[in-house]
Amino acid sequence: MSTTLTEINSALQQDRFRDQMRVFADWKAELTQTIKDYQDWLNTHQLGSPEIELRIYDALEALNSDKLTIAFVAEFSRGKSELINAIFFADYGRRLLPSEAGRTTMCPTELFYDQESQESYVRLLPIETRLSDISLSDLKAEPSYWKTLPLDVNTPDQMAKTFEEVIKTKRVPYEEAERLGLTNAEGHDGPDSGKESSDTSVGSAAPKEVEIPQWRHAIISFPHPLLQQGLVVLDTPGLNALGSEPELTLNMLPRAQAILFILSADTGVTRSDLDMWKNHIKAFRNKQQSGLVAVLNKIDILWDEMKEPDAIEASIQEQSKSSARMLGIDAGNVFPVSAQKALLAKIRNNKDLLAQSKLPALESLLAVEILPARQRVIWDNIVSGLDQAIDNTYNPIASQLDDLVQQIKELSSMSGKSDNVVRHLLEKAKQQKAVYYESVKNFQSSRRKLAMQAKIMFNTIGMETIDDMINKTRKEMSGSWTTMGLKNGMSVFFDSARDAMQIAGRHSEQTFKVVLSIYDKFEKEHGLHINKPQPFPIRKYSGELDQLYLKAEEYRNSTLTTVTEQSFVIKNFFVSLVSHARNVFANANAHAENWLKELINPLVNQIQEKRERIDQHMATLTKLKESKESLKEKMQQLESQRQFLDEQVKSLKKIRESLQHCSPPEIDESKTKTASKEAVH
Ligand SMILES: Nc1nc2c(ncn2[C@@H]2O[C@H](COP(=O)(O)OP(=O)(O)O)[C@@H](O)[C@H]2O)c(=O)[nH]1
Ligand SMILES: [Mg+2]
Repeated sequence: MSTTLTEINSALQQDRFRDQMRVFADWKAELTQTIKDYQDWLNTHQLGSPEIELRIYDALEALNSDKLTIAFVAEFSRGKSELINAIFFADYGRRLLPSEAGRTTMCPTELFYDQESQESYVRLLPIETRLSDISLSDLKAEPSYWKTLPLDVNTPDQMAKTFEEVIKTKRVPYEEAERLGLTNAEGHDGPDSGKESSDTSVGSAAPKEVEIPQWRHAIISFPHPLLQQGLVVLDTPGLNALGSEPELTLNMLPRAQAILFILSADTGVTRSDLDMWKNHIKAFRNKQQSGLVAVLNKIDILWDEMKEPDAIEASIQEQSKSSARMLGIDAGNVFPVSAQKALLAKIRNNKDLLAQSKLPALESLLAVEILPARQRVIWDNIVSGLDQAIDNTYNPIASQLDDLVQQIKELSSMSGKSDNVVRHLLEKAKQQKAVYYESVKNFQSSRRKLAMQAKIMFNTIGMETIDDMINKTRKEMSGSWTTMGLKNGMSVFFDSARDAMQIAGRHSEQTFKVVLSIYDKFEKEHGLHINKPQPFPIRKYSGELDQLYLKAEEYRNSTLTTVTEQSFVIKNFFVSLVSHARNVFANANAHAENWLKELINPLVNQIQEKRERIDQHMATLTKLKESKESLKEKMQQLESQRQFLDEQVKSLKKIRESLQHCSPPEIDESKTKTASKEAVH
């Protein structure tokens, strides 16, 4: 092999992901600091408002709890766990996650760092919780459902041993497995039986006992630097586990920033690989989401001492190409690797072997595509809102400053002039005041109308409304767990949910129009600086409902294979689906309430402040009409106020600049390599 160039490349790329992850964490820290500076500034100047404080709190919270999830999905024994070990945890100098022939991950496992907990732990959710109506995300919030084992991070051996708990299975009577909806479990005839998992149990007589996973889900927390920086690794078991745990396909996988789909050179693309790819991955990854990577593992089995390196390379490329063809993606999107050799190479610090394992190319992809994409998302979600918050602080100051400059000008025109000038100015001010008060009166009456409209909007997407829908659907569907009954129930549920969202959308538009005209009036006629208001993004929420509905349809079509499991799958599915729809409503609701406040409150405050300024100015002029003695003093007072406001404007501009300084580079979509784009044939 032409080693030198490869060697240099691999040395360059070796720690790419790790380095980028650190850069990413530093970036988040810098952004956090800037936001905190703004928070301090607001406190010092006592210029905060509940809305701005909430925004800041949300932004800081989002940055602090930000996670980058990379999911590993494949049939069993493709080498998921080994690949995770090789990419992230080789620094432990040993194999951390259990990866052995015939003993495979039995339950979905999440590795992350729990900031709240002092101790490292493995938390295991008993498989029996499948019988409950509580969704997985709700179960996650409640530690008492879980068995917690301590992890000793100083002894990798103890850690690896504790991790073995995750792969435990148990034998239960067939009826029990049936009740749990696990008669199709991989364990049924063993993952190493060489049989594809999707065709177990059907057709053959039901056995007396079935081997099922002991745990439904595992959560592992320990202070590895990558995990501390926010990485979450999701290791999933094979096809059947995906089929029987809708929460994974509906929720966890779509939310991951990257999905690595792993194939193995020793099996090629099998029927269940394809099934998984089509029904659980492609179907749930919408077009906007990038970050789907296909990996062809175990290429070391193609290494052959007797073959020329070029011939080996050719056969690796050949197999990558044919895999890509079967998945319907570009050949360049399949990454051939040897997880096992890569892990060994990293532990032994063998650069040649690492290059040969081809893992650096995959790591580099994660570093240069997945991380920047995440950065962009954080930026778009968090910073656009903060920009607006800063505007909300800035604008009243700018309005005040404008008035001040105007007043200073007026007063300076008075010095040395006759009383006539003062009288004239006072007359002018009186007129302005009358006009302004009239506008305020109109505003007060529109405000009452707005409040009524908002109330209707909140009601249509209120929790009571959605809970009524849920209860009604439950009632209609219970007892009719047929495919038809399910289909109808689901359609009715989603139709009414989407209707409600649309009605709320229309109300928000009307509200927005009214507010817009008020803004316009106060800006043009009374010179207020006000943020351009934003319409309520109802599409975000109706879009989420649409997505849920599509997923529901896909899921229903893809998994209802055997009659025995049907009611079970449906129930679990419905629990998770409905709880997500309910969440969409809860979020829309909270958002709408906040939106309305941000729309109205800055305006109310500014209108009030302006009124006070007008009154004050009148008072000053009235006093000056009596005697012009205090004119100089008054001018000085206003001048020092102007300087004070000027300072504020400058420091706010600085905060905005440092926020902009954190802005990440734009992403060139056309250059991304991940497999979200279909191959062009
Ligand atoms: N030859 C070879 N075997 C591998 C490689 N990666 C994993 N394996 C083996 O494949 C089996 C399954 O690996 P594991 O990581 O447990 O797969 P998982 O079920 O997908 O998590 C184990 O015996 C591993 O040693 C590889 O790159 N090359
Ligand atoms: Mg595994």
